[in-house]
Order: sequence, then structure tokens, then C-alpha cells
Amino acid sequence: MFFHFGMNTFTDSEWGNGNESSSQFNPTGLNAHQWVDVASKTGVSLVILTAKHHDWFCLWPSQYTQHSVKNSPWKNGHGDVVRELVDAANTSGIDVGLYLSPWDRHDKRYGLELEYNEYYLAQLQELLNRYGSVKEIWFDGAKGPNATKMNYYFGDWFSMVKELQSSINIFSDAGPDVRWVGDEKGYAGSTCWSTINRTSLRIGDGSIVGYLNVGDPRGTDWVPPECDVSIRTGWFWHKSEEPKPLSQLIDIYYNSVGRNCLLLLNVPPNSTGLISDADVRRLQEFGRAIDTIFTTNLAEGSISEASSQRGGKNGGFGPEKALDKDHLWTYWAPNNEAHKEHWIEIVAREKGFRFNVERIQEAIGLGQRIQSHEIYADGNLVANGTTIGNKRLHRLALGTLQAHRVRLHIRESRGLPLISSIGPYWQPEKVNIKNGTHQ
Ligand code: FUL
Repeated sequence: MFFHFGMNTFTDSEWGNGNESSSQFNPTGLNAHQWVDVASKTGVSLVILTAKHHDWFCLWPSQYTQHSVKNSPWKNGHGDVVRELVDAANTSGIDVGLYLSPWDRHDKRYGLELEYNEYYLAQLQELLNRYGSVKEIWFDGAKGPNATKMNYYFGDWFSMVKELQSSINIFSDAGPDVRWVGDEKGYAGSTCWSTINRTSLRIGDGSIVGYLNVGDPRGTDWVPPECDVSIRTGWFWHKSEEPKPLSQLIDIYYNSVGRNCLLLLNVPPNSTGLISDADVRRLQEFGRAIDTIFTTNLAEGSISEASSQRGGKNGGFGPEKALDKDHLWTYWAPNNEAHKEHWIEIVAREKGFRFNVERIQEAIGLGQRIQSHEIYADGNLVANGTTIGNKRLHRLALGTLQAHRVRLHIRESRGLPLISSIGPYWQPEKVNIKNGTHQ
């Protein structure tokens, strides 16, 4: 979950111009425990805070600028939003990430290459030294059309980040660890590779968004995509905006998580310093809907068959491995007949499956391989697609079906396909938006 919070929250803007006064920041009821609690109840594992957005107001008392919480009326200048979030997240066992905007509309050093890069490095160091373990750092490629020209020393920034936090993931348009998906709608390409060629990427280059969205089967770098999207129209809280309808959030889930991506859903705290009730309710509905759909794999306890299996009956790679609870590291693998097409099928023991969603996962720890696949229900083609990756979710175009046999047929794959999990699921047709229950 992304938390866009800062000066813009108080000025009703999305991009502050950098001339705001620190005295405008005063979230009198701020409670980061509420933010983290909402995130945790939605099923979120990591929260990322905009420690500083383009207007350069710092949510922590940086020693390198006066434009921060220390000169605001909030807690008489003794507050620290980063600290409060980190403490709340640590208590709940949720990971923390930080966003530090490279584009700065406030500081006079912006545009002076060496001075500004040193200043930025100093602030990075402050954030990554002071607050314990930080799991993701978010480098935003955004810059206004009239922004002062500025050369960022990304190479130096990235090396220092890794030096200070060895297990951190660095996000930017170009990775190195996590890449932008190329849009802010929360939609990955229907073909979506975790691999890409980093040499073809440049941070902030608008011409590569299509490439970022799809990835590259011939890419030599493993840089999975992350879909950042806001629950509201804007990234920051505005009194006039409402959260998106539940149906739209569910669409986003299918088009991000269901297309081999991480979902980074932004939920902006309001000017009191709390997540608004309307967003809390929508997130409850969303979390409940995802649980309702995906908690039960209807194929649990079913029979499984496959075109072949590596090492024969006792080889440990039978199709039943795609139905066990240990998703990632146990998997079905076919025989080493690289040029053949392969399939795996789930057979119902009794009544058959009543389902309208199919979920497939590759053993992603051994790479992303599948290029083209089809789903058959009792011999009829009901869904098809290209890549699978960490997770592919198909909503069946025909709606709810009843079938005894559900087969995944792999048409093309780079090397042998390895399936760690497969299953039919059922999404209730009516989602009662009012109270979040499902009928
Ligand atoms: C963009 C920024 O300009 C937006 O304000 C927001 O922070 C979004 C996540 O990234 O590039």
C-alpha cells in the first residue's frame, strides 16, 4: 500500500510548487497505527510513504533543509511522520518502504549537478540509516515539462542504497530490482514478462512505457513490474474525491496481480492524518472480496493428470504437486521432451467444479517460461493467454461453468513449463457494495 501524504494534503494539490510554507502542515489527529491497521486488514505486506514529494516538504526532521516537519505547527515541530509509520509497521509486522522524489521544486540546489546530487545522497543516507530496515525505495521518474535540467547520479544513489540496506528492493522505471509497469491505471500488459533489458531503459523516458508494460522474453535482467495506482482519482487526499468502486478495484487486481505483477495501491491519508472512513470501508470490501474468491481452491483433494512427468511416478514432479499447499517450490514438471506440447488436468472426484475463475502459477523461482496457454473445461476452450509468471488469473468469458475436467494446455514455452499451482475458483456474481458481503 502506498501512502501519499504531505504538503499537498493541506493545499488540495497534486504537485506542489515548492513555495508552500511549512506552517501549512498540521495533521492534528495523525495516527499511523490506523494507517497500518487498515493496510494489515486489507492483506497488505508492505507500506510505502512519500517521505518527500516533488514540493520537497520533508515528513521527517531532515538536518539538510528547513522545509520539513520541524518547522511546522504539528507537535510544535517535534513530530516525525516517517518514525511514526515505521514504529506502527514494526508493531504490526508489516514491511516499510520510502519514496524520496528526485524532482525537487523547492531547493535552490536543484539544477546544480554536484551540489544537488550530494544533497540528495545525504537525505537518502539519513532515511536509510535512521529508521531500521527499509524494504523498498521508490525513485519516481516524474518531472514537469518545464523542470530545470538536472542530471541525477542514479548509479551512485543505487550503490549507496544497497550499501546501507542490503536486502532492499530498488524501484524505478528501470529497476534495478522492481520496474514501473508503464501506466498509473494498475493494468499490466496481457503479456507480461518479469524479464527486460535494462540497457534499453532510461528513467523518466516516456517512449519506453509500452516496453515496460509487457517486458521482454529475451530480456537478460529479472526486474518484475509493480502496478502503482490510486484508490482515488488523485494520489493525494482531496475533500472532493471518493474512492473507486469495488468493481474497479477488483478489475485492477485481476489486471495487476493476475498478470504477473505486484500491486501497489495508494490510499491517501486525509488532512486530519487519518485514512478516511469511505476508503476504510472500500478496503474492507476489497479485502473481503479477494478472500472470498481466492481462499478456496475448488480443486483441493481432486485427482490430477498430466501429459508426462519428470522421473516417472516416483520422480517427485507429478501433477499433484500443483495442488499442494506449498505453492512455489513444489511443482509439476513434464518429461524432458522440449519440443512437445504439455498439459496438466484436474479431475473432480464427484460433483464437478462450479467455477468462473482459473488461477495458474509458474515455479517462478526457476524463471518465467510459458509463452502461450489455453484452458479447457470438459474439452471446450474457455480461456487462453500468453504469459503466466508468478500468477495468471483468468475470468472466464462465459461466466460460471460446471465441469469435471479442467485442463491447462501449454502451447509454447521457453524450456519445459513448471507449474507450481493451479485451480478453479468461484467469484460470486453479485458483490453487495453496500456492506461488502457476497451473495
Ligand atoms: C508520479 C508523480 O508525479 C505522482 O504525483 C505520484 O507520486 C505517482 C506515484 O508518481 O510520477
